Amino acid sequence: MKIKLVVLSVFAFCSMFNAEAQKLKKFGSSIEKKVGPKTIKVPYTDVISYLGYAAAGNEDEIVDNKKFYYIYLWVPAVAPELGVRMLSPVAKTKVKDAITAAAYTENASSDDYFDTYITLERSTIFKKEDITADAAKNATWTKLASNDDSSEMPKQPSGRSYNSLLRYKSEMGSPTKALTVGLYRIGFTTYKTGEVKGTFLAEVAAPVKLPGVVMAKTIEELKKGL
Ligand SMILES: [Ca+2]
Repeated sequence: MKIKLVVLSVFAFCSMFNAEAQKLKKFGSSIEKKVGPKTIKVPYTDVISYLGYAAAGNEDEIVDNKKFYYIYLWVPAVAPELGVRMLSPVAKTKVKDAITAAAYTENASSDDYFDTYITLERSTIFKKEDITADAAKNATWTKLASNDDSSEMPKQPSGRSYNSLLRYKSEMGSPTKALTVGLYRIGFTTYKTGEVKGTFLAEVAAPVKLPGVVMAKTIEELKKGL
């Protein structure tokens, strides 16, 4: 009887964990609101999702011995705040209307995942006519924010909270720290140096509708969406 109870509670715990692992909450902004006794983070109104697959040898750059992958983002209007979050693996996480990379579709059933680490960087390119692969390569990129692990994100299959989430508030009037119109990129890698491999979901969000936001893995793809 005792054993049965233990088995049952372990089963109940695992089911709970599985349900939690696959459920991604709405992306809450830094704006908080009281709802009865609780304080909630008001969800961002505009969320763009990207499903990708990172694999050995297709990194964009090596920075401090870490293989960095980038996703480019064109922001066509001044934003008060941007949120970025990343989850690996995608597994059974439900995602609506995501931009889906071919590499993701080919590897959607992969069990591989990695300890995500994200950065939000702003370039010195402020006009969409100026966006070219060379210009992006030669631009000065300023890191606005970064995050390694967030307890707000679902746990990874290891049971660890190694997924990432950041919110960045514009420093209005600052020439380098304001969220102006321009070309941004999200950098992602693992906390550890070495291989990055697995499916991932990256989301960029704003508290206001930003019509014309384009997110793509490469500058060539981004230009097609402009
Ligand atoms: Ca992490």
